[in-house]
Amino acid sequence: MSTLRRQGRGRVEGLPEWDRCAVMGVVNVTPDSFSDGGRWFDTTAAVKHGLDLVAEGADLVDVGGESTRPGASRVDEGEELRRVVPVVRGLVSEGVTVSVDTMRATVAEQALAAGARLVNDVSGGLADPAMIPVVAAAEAPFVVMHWRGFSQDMNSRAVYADVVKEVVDELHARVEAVIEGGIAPERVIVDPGLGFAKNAEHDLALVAHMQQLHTLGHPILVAASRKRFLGRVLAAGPDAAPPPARERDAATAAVSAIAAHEGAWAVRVHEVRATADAVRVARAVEGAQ
Ligand code: PMM
Repeated sequence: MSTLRRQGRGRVEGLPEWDRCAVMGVVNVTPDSFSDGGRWFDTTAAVKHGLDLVAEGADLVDVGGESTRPGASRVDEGEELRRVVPVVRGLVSEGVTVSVDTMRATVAEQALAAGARLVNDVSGGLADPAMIPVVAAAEAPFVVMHWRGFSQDMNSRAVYADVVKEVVDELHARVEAVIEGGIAPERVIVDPGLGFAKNAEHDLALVAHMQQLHTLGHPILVAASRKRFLGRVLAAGPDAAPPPARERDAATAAVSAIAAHEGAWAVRVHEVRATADAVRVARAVEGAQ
């Protein structure tokens, strides 16, 4: 494995260390997420689903209460707290390593108080100015995702001359800002933000050039699960309808194998079983080299 790839795998201060790419299972406690909206919109069902994901091989579980699908409008803070915090508490009480997927500092703060170990902010700290101080004070690890604006109009921001260079440069600026804001460098994880202000070609280019993300020097999280670019890849032709989100899990596992082989620290997926196999295959191949 190249030095750059190994750096990307890296250890994240404050989280367990895995000897392979970690699998982050997704629990969306929302009525409207694009691939699983409404299915776990109840605390008991959501906790059970998280436990099922762990039984299937998830190393950690990402709990979110706000849909970020393109065009989605924002949920209010009280509602997001009601959705997320009890699920975090329930999973933590069962010994699960939990990450909270939120753009709000209050939600991050309460989720951390309930035992969450990692804050996954798709805005990389841009949506809420209180986020970075909260995460810094809690000494929690933080995911900095590449983001250009809220979901309502993000598709209009999918304009790049060189997507890989611009994503790396913009992520670099965000990483500097969060470190400047007090989050320790060894707690920062980067994520290219597949599907966020990006079209299918952009997403594929970012997967193809993951080595460039390693130049940032931080562990990399890749979240391709069921996304639109996979729908485009799987559609029978350029004008054919893509298969529905839940029929994109084999394609997701294929990206998981590629990401793991390229040295990603973790992959974030809805369907864990196939990806758990994919990362183990990647690990075995690595060990055979
Ligand atoms: N994508 C979604 C939600 N959270 N978090 C990170 N770090 N990276 C992502 O690409 C990401 C995310 C949207 O997917 P979902 O609504 O299907 O969970």
